[in-house]
Amino acid sequence: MILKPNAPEAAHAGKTIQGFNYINGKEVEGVGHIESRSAVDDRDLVGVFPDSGEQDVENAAKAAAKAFKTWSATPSPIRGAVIQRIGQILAEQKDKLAHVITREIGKTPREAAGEVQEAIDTCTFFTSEGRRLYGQTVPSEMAHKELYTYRRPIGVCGILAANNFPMAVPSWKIIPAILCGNTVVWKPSDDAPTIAYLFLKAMQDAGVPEGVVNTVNGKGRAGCGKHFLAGIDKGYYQKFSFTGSTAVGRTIGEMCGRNLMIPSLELGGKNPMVVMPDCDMENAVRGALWAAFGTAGQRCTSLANIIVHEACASEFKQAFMDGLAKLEIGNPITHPEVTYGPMINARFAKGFEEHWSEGAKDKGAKRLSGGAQWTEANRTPIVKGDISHGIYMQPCVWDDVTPDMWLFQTEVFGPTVNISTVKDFDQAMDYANGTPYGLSSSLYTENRHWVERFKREIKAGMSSINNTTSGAEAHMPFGGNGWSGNGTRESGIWVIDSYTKWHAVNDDASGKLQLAQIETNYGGKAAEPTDWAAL
Ligand code: UN1
Repeated sequence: MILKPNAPEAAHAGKTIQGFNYINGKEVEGVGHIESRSAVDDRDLVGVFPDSGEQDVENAAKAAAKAFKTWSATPSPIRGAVIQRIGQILAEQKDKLAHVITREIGKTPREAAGEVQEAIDTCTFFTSEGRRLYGQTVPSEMAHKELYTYRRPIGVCGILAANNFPMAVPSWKIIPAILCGNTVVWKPSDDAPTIAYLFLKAMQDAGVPEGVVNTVNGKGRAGCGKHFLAGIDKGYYQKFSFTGSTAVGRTIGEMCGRNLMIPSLELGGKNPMVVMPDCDMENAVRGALWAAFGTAGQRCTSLANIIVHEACASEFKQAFMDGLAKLEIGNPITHPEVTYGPMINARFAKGFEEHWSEGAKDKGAKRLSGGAQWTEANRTPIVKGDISHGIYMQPCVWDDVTPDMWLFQTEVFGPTVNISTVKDFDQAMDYANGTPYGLSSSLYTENRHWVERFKREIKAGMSSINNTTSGAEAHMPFGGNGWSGNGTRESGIWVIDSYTKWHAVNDDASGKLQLAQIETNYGGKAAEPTDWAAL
């Protein structure tokens, strides 16, 4: 790691880190360079990293394949001990790491610290999983024969994740992957290579052996990302894990399918929240504001469709808009108390801007707020700090949205939310299940009957009762259905199924060839059976 002074105007934000790819235990350059500029302030050069080519990806894949032999043979409690040390280092450096996340992608310091904590929690969980990783003993139908199942590592895992959780989400993949004895080639997001590099530094300091985790940095689809994905057809990986858009997930799913690999795909969401009249309205409003606008709406678990019962619709909307008017937005480095900061990159900002005109085509939908970028000319007192060197968007609210509309159906990464009014709980359920996605969901009510129905009828992979759509805990199964993923889950014990394959072992001590099904002696009926008919 090379530390360089930053531009004078951004010196308060921190130094510039010059980092490298990490292949086979060595820091190496690629074929060019990419810059990681802060989403908060583009004068702040957070990091400079290699842009990698085809050869770099090949080198990383070869290093991972070589390291697999020894790492997979290392006892899993020892692998767990390495992971424990990673968690300790992340905990010791939590504030510094969180600051880099804030600089790089503009997440508020509170949320950035939460993100580092999510990675620490993941390490904590998998540390002791190294002492479990249970298989089973299974009875045999033959005498003197024993049956066992073992979880075996799969091989080299290709890992690609989005820019919005650049430490937590890669940790959900890399930590269980290596705990299970696999090795990794990771392509960090080009919006957040610096935090990825520091996470990797923690792994090196903790004693992850050379070749076990390798990185190839660089541009996305047009560059390194293309070579990285091409590795699927070249047979570089035996497992692939992706978090990102549904469109890219489909492509990866197709590539993995033809190579007979089951990828882990965590994709988009269009997450509903149902608000019933008997709920604690203040709590519901707080939850809705947080899930819609926290992280500037750039979470796959962000709230998209608020589905509110007509009996409380006007009360909810009034309180929601009052709360919205008080949300502080702005520069998270100089004003850490803001609810949200900038858009992570220009591509997200463009997609968000386009949604204003797409949404306006939905006849009947009304925009209650938003529709512009914050500028020096239009800023109001709720906007804090210098916003002239990042892209800061006004919070957007659409009312009278119905399931037939583009707004209701299309995922928009940014600070926007729809409100739909329904006449009863049945209609609320139809609306909540009315998109092709099925990631997260939420219900606010005190009625046990509705809670039970919601839990049973909702299509989503994750649900909260009297809490929001975002903020899943790090040891619960994370993932969704339909367009939100292929049914695999991350986190907790469930993710182990994605990074191990079952091995069935038959151990025959009889000293002869015993044929299952054919020579199995199930006994037989008694020679002189009881005369049941006489009873
Ligand atoms: C994501 O946006 O891809 O549940 C992950 C949450 C976070 C993770 C979000 N713990 O909102």
